This record gives sequence, structure tokens and C-alpha cells, in this order.
Amino acid sequence: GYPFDETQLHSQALIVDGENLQKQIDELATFSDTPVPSVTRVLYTENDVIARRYIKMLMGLAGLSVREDAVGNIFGRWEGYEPNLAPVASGSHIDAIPYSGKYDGVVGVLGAIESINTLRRSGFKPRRSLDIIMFTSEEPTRFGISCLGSRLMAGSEILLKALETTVDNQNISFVDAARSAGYAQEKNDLTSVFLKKGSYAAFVELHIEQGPILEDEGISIGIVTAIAAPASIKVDFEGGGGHAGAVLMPYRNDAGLAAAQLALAVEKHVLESGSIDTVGTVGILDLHPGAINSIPSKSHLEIDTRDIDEERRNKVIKKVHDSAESIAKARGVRLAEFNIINQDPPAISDDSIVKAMISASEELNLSHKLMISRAYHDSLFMARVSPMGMIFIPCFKGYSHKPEEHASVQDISNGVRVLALTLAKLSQK
Ligand code: HGY
Ligand code: MN
Ligand code: MN
Ligand code: MN
Repeated sequence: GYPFDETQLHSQALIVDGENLQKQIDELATFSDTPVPSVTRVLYTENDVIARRYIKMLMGLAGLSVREDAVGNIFGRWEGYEPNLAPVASGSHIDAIPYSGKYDGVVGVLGAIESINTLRRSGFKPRRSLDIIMFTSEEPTRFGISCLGSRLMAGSEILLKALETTVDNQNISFVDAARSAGYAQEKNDLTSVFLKKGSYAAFVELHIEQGPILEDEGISIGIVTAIAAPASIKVDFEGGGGHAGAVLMPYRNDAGLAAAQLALAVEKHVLESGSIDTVGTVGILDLHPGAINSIPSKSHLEIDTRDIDEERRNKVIKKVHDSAESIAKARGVRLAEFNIINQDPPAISDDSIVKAMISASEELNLSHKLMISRAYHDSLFMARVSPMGMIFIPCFKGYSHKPEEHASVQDISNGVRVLALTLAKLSQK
């Protein structure tokens, strides 16, 4: 009967078109700067724009009304029969770091759209409207800023300011790049992206685990209770450089070796934190001029360090900073920049959403377990403006951010069904 309530939504009613979903994942993966099986899709580039069109088309086919904000966060809405209540949302990202895989983020966008199709097929009618969100640029690839779209939606004044001067490595400004993709048309007023408080009653993200636990333990669904606290730091050293043959060792101040020593210091400070939950790496290390017979006169490193415990992570950052200064002094190089790009707190999932995800998994007879997310996600920022929850599905050997990344149609379909039933429950509240 109408209005349909979720108790009538028995699990057999939730039919996922897994075959079609797999086709969409494969098609989306072709909009890439690198050859299959890798995917590279960077903010506001041609392949990103094509992929966005593809997502908007699928949202339209799912009967969603589509809108985009000034930086290209895309919203597809299924209006509920009480449209003045705060909607329930789900979503993720489709941008992909260089040479990565075709499931990170994508499962949470295509899967969320398919969860709408699944609910429609079951005859469900949402009480609260349902919004599917494709967030702009979750990955830091182009401008070094992670979760750019969701961070802005969460009202980051620091990011708003930073975007006035941020340029990519071709010196293209953020606003010019956004304009080239058809966004940021009005003058530089990006505050329109900020979500008002209470914009959403709940936000749930479906994502591959990007870790080996669910697959190792043969569990179908991960119920995320918290998201680890990420931080990223950019460091530049400057030395005298010179001829690799003619300058004798006592007269060198090698910026490259300073960088190498700091990279090892990152590992040392992380390992001495006393917890397995503290992680860190140097994913970018550039030497200038980058000639074999020229002593590096400049080095640029980018450090990524995270922990579920914010204080413990901040202690690592402090020690890394101290090491950068003592290495510079000892080697006679200049620490030209030590710039903390982001130093975010962890996010805790909302209890009522965790309960909804658990009961959805139980009603669907899917094995599930509580776990933390060591990767960050747009949910980390949505948690600042809405109750948040995340659903994980297993991925092959926990691989991610590389072409071997893979999730089975069965696991993806399980995730979509848990998401659909969770959204139905939350929409009826
Ligand atoms: O790096 C991360 O945690 C995310 O997958 N971009
Ligand atoms: Mn990622
Ligand atoms: Mn992701
Ligand atoms: Mn992520």
C-alpha cells in the first residue's frame, strides 16, 4: 500500500541489476588518461568532464533531478512524499589517481544510483527525499587538496581562502580549471558550495574496503565506525647544487640527501608511535634539476601520515617538523617550506546509522563486522554537517590505488542492497 513503509520492504524485493552495474563500471573506466586496466581521471580534465556527463545521464535514467554546485559537486534527487523534511544522502567520488583502479569511489556513485533503481523496482516510495551525490575531486592529485568538494560543502573557510591562490603544476589556477570544465561561472563566490546546517538527516557512503580484512575473514559487509585522521605536508629543501664530479664532499649541501633522510625520519617517527594504527609515507619526492651528474639543488617531498588517534598523529607531525629543521641545519641546506596542507580530525559514525546498516545486513542475511576506515573518504567531511555512516565491501587482496583493484559483482550487489535498505530505513525516520 501507499505510503510504502520499509517493513514491507522484504529482502527479496531488492533486486540489483549486477550485470548492468558491471557494464557501467567498465564503461566509466574507459574515460581515462591511461590505458586499461589502469584508470587515471583528474579533476576538470577532458576525461573527468566526459565521466561527469556519463554520471548525470545515469542519474537522469534513474529518474533523479540533477543539479550541480559551483565546483561541480553533482546532486541527483528522488523527491520524497514529505519533501520539506531534511533528505537522506549517499554518494562518493569518481576521480582516480594516476594508474589506479576502476572501483575506488566509483562503487559508491554507480552503486548508489543503482540503489535508487533497486528501490524503485521494489515499489518503495521515500518519505524523506534521497540525494545521490558525486563529489568533486576526492583525490588530491591536481591541486594537492583531498576531498576538495566535500571539504568545501562542509564549510571550510581555510579551503575557500586557499582556492583563491591554488594553482596546479602547470600553474593553472583552480578557478580557471573549474571554468574550463564549465563551473565557477559566477564571480569567485564559492561560499554557495557550503551546505547549510541540517541540510541532510543522514549521509551514507558505499566504498570498497581498500584493505584485506573482509576478504581474509570471508565477511560480506563492513560497518564503518570511524574514519582515521589524515594529514599531508609539503616540504622543500634548497642547497648549493653543483657538479657531481667536481664538488668535493665536504663542500656539498645536497638537497636530495636531506629529502632522503627526512623520508626515513617519517618512517622512524611513525614506527616509534607505539601503535600499529599510525601510518606514514612520502608519496612524492622530486629532485631538481634531476640530472644524474648534478647535485640536487632543490628537493620537494609530500608526506602523508594518518592515525585513528588524532593526538598521536599530531605528535608525529611535530617530530617530522623538528627532524626537517635539524637535517637542514646539519647538512647546511635551507628548509624553504614546511607546509601542512591538511591536518584533519577523525570522524565517528552516527549510532543510529550504524544500527540501520547492521539491521539491513541482518535482514539481508549478510555477514558483517564493525571496523574503522584507514583510508579517508568524502564521509570524513560530510560527518561535519550530517550524521554519517559507511558501508564497506571486500576487494581483491585489499588492493587499491593500483590497476589490480577489483571487487566482484556479487560483493558490489551485496553492498548496493545493504545501501538501498539502509537508505529506505533512514528515509522513513
Ligand atoms: O587516500 C585516501 O585515503 C583516499 O583513498 N583518497
Ligand atoms: Mn582513493
Ligand atoms: Mn575513494
Ligand atoms: Mn577515499
